[in-house]
Amino acid sequence: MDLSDQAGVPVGIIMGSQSDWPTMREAAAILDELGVAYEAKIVSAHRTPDRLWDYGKTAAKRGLKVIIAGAGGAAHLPGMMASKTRLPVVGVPVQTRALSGVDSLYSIVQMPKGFPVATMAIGAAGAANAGLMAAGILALSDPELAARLDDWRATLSDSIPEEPADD
Ligand code: RP5
Repeated sequence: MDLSDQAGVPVGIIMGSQSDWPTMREAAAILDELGVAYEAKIVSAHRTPDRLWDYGKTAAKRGLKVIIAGAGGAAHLPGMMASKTRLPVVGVPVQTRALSGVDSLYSIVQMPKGFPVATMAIGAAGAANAGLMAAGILALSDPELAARLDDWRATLSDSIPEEPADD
């Protein structure tokens, strides 16, 4: 993966496999809604370790501000990425068939002191929340994005009915 000419976007969405994309595109969809630019890459801790190394080594220099990393099973990608860059890493445990994503969650959440990963819920909700978490971090220094995020949250609140309806 030649990253040398790829500069400028604030969010990197990385995932261990093509099979993670249906989950991880929930993060991308939120960032699209909020007008936040991102790149999406397949970077596997196990299958493409050199790619992981290059991505982590160049991430801050390329201007990335937050990395969203999703993986399933023996999900080492978010933790390994956190070991390679000081950028905040938001981890998404992808739901697996064998163990329903509890394996992914445990692989991501239990980091040793010194190398944090902000771990989201398992699956699509976690991926969407990762997009919101990344936007919240960027909004700290971007008032226009902060306003868009406030609007997004208000719209969600307004969509919740006060009383339940029969089907
Ligand atoms: C992990 O292994 C990936 O993050 C994915 O969730 C899981 C299975 O990958 P595939 O066998 O579907 O490529 O590395």
